[in-house]
Amino acid sequence: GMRRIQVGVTGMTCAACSNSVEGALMGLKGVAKASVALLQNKADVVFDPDLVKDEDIKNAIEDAGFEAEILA
Ligand code: 9UX
Repeated sequence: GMRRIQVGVTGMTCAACSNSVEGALMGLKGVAKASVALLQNKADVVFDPDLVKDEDIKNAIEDAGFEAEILA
């Protein structure tokens, strides 16, 4: 089955920032949906846990230049 997590993302200051986080997440094989809420500093991510781990999600956000924390 799919896994859904919420990730706290800090450092985003404009819509281009949140778009780049979404793009980074959607670029991971196994991520089905990535929705980033700029004003809430959060990302909602749905993915196949056989292909992507929580840590990969966190790392992709950090590689894009932001801080990430898995919330739930
Ligand atoms: Mo515009 Mo968001 O430079 O960092 S992409 S503020």
